[in-house]
Amino acid sequence: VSFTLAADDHSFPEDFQFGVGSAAYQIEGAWNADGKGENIWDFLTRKNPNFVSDGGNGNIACNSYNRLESDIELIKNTSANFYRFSISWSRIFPTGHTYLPNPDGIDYYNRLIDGLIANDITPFVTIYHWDLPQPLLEIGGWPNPLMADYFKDYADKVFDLFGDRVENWITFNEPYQICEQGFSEGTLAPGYRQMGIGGYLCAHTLLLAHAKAYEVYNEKYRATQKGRVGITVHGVWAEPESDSAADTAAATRYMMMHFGWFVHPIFSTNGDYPVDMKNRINQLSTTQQGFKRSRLPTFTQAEINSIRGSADFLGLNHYGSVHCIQLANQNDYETPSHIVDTNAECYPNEDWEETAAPWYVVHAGGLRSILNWIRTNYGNPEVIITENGYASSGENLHDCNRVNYMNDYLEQLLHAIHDDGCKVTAYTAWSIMDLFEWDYGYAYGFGLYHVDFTSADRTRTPRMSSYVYKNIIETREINPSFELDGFERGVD
Ligand code: GBH
Repeated sequence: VSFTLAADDHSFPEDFQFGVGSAAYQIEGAWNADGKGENIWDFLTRKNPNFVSDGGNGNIACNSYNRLESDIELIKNTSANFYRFSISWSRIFPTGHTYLPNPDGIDYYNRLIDGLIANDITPFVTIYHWDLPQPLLEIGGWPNPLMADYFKDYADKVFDLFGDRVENWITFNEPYQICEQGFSEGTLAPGYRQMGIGGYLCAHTLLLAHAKAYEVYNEKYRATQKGRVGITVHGVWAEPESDSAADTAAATRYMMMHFGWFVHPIFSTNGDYPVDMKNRINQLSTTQQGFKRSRLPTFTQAEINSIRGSADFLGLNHYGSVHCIQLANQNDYETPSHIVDTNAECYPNEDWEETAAPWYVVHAGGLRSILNWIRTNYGNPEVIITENGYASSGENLHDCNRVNYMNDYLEQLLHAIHDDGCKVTAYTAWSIMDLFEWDYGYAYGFGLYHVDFTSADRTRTPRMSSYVYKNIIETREINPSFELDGFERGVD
């Protein structure tokens, strides 16, 4: 990669924070240890082992539940300022309901949080990263409007239990994936497929759940705990394939229907879903498709007000970009689906470098573009990059591609901060180690550390990227020529 840094903008602002990340179901294992309840991933992978492409599951994963102390050491070795991890709802409330806590589960997170703090690592907690307690699915899961109150009760307890030491909260990781993949396409747990319907119902409840959690934090905890609460959204950057009006409109619709769906209600001036999104779904539903009402539910004005402004920062998970054209096959209006609602065909540019994950390609400039999209469309909110990383397969200890990816994306991040004025205050390298990768199982990993999933203790080995990242954190600069013994840069 050719690597040129503009003069003067190669260092990170003084108070900029660097972290590493993980999520409970992907790393903990111990799926039924010490009173933990079953969640939708436990249930689905047990009932249908083939749901995951390589037949994998998170029963043991990285076994982090049993490797707490050594994992804290390993995070410390990267010099990370913070550790982003998630709480397993069913580990602390096995039925999902908060009247029945599991003391051993609570104890695990207390030990983790205390251990991080003792090592000068700030805990950054995701309250929900995809692992809904199975009993709550059996009453409908997220499409059930009552889930907003159940989530509020859960978040309330989490603030109460851990908020004396945790100041950084993310309510949800990636609502689009939870809802569209979980309840419309069925490609993530619970694997329900109701195209063009399930996802919208799920998302509607989820946004209300988020706002209620934010409200409860404001009412009961903010004054004493002095923390901040945000939400994390997955943002693919969509570029028009050509500068034609049709392609430009297609890319804009893609951004609106994936990113705006969740960001607009919380971060826009007017709140609510984007107007074009409401109109489009309403029109297709009630005319071509013969529904009595829009498949997209409606918020009351009071609900719009409660969701609008309900975040202290926007968490951004960013991996790759796509090119968009207007959907070629426009005659399938009768079948409801999010893709028909979006009416854009988006795919990776052939020139962009592939990764081991089939769902994204490398395009560092996309990070700068999406940050500017956020800045211009949503009033330049504080943004925290809560995930960014490179997928590789195999051991790959000499992970030049991951290092190049990190350097290139961080360079674009610096341009966004210094040249464009985007308010990005933190960056999270995803992930601290290779993890269970959901529907792809163990097919690829993002780890700064390799995990040997065939060894009983899930041995961790540092990759070159862990040293490079440590150097970036310690020098607060990207150093493209950084080399270290045995790990010099070059072609693998
Ligand atoms: C992140 O999502 C997750 O938050 C994180 O837990 C995970 O470790 C990370 O990805 C890396 O995988 O091929 O159609 O099944 C990023 C967004 C969107 C990633 C959809 C995987 C699969 C799409 N994701 N996706 S598909």
